[in-house]
Amino acid sequence: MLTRALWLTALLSSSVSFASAHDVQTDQLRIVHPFATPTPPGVVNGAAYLDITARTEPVTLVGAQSPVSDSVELHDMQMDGDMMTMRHVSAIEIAKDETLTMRPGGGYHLMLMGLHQPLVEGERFPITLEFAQQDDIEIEVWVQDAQQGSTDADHHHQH
Ligand SMILES: [Cu+2]
Repeated sequence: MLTRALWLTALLSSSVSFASAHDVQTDQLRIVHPFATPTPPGVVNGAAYLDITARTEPVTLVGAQSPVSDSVELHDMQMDGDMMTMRHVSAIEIAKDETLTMRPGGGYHLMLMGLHQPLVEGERFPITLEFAQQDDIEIEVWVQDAQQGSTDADHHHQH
């Protein structure tokens, strides 16, 4: 319990400086509502989702990292026959004027490999996104259940 409380304090204080970066817009791209789904205790990997719009030129996401896990991988989840399989991809390309929409249940996502603690609903944590042509961007990820996170992300596009 003590370890967990200390970790939470560290997480909360570190997330304060990222509080304004939940939605990010630069000349080249727009990132909307990054969220991650809660993980049950003992589950080693988590998943995070975000929407990226390439505004003025193509955008290529080439990597990510976060203090909450050993590493962050770009993954693509697809049906292979009647089995869901996850594939590690080295880059995700978004064409100009296109929006990549990540949602739980399939397709691209950020895989948090080797979580240091379970992801608990209501918490927030940073992820740094690495792009081929643009500077790194730090975003604040909200831990939400799949339904709520998806609904909130969808809402951003109606503005
Ligand atoms: Cu995955």
